[in-house]
Amino acid sequence: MENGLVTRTTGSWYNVLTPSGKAFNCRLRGGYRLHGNKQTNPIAVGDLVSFALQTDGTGVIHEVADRRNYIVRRATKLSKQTHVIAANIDLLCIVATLASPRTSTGFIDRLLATAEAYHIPACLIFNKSDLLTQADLREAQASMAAIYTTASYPVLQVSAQQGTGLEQLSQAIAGRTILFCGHSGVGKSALLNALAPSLHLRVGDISHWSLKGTHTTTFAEIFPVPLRTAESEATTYLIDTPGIKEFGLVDIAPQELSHFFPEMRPLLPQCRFANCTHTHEPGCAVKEAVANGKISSWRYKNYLNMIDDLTAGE
Ligand SMILES: Nc1nc2c(ncn2[C@@H]2O[C@H](COP(=O)(O)OP(=O)(O)OP(=O)(O)O)[C@@H](O)[C@H]2O)c(=O)[nH]1
Ligand SMILES: [Mg+2]
Ligand SMILES: [Zn+2]
Repeated sequence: MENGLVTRTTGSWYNVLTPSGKAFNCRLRGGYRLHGNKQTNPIAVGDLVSFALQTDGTGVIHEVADRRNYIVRRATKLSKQTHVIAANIDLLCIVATLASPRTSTGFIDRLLATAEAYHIPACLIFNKSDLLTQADLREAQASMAAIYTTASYPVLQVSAQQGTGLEQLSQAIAGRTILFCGHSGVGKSALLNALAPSLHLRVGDISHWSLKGTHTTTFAEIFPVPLRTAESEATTYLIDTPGIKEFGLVDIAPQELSHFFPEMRPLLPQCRFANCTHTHEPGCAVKEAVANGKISSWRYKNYLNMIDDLTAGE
């Protein structure tokens, strides 16, 4: 048996990279079932697998190791099928844009809550800073960025095109496994190219991403890159993913959602009711914090929308 890292999945074929650096095309052993299985994909990029090498040079996967963590979503808020985007990651980088296209905070907050649920550190990268005026940038910094920083998330303004803000990002990701997620056209692939120019990933042309529903990147893939900084010489694993339009929450109970908002967490013991959902209950410390401006009103609004999604199926 050989062991390896799943670097790409396309239909029923999996690319697997062994520790010695050899790549194999593998299939999953017939009859293999994973976790009962409402997941559309039994194996995701980042999974560690063991496989038997066949005489034709391909492999048959016999075992998928338990996942340390993963990011899972529903394609739409109410769909039953769930999809694991990637497994065993050290950091989630949400790539967003303030312009062309604009990313909604509802989308960002769903991804952040999911990362919290699996204890995955997350950071926010606003790309295409070159499209903003200095005044726009200052305004974004004062509103959006400040609120996420207060909520404990690192926020970076970068331009993949001009290479600005990338040094700080390189420092934060060196030697780790990083998942890049965001809408189509925000520049995920462009950002990976800027971090590791040898990648030559396909980037959409200007008109491409404005045509709804078209993606430039079509499969998630892990790229081991020799990103070296003063602190780290270890290989860095960058995961590029296809753009996603919506991010539906999976397996989060309405009562626990506030635990996945870091700025709400310290207030929770102060709510009058232990099972407070911070929606209608009297004596709610979260609502009080929103009222006096200590918690952002739009983070709270997104929280309420998520509660609606989570209770819609009940
Ligand atoms: N002005 C500007 N344009 C950028 C920047 N980064 C990327 N773009 C452009 O944005 C478009 C989309 O870039 P991609 O890297 O293909 O976007 P993506 O997020 O990988 O998109 P999908 O693969 O469809 O999910 C391309 O036309 C890029 O040239 C940037 O920093 N500034
Ligand atoms: Mg792409
Ligand atoms: Zn409350």
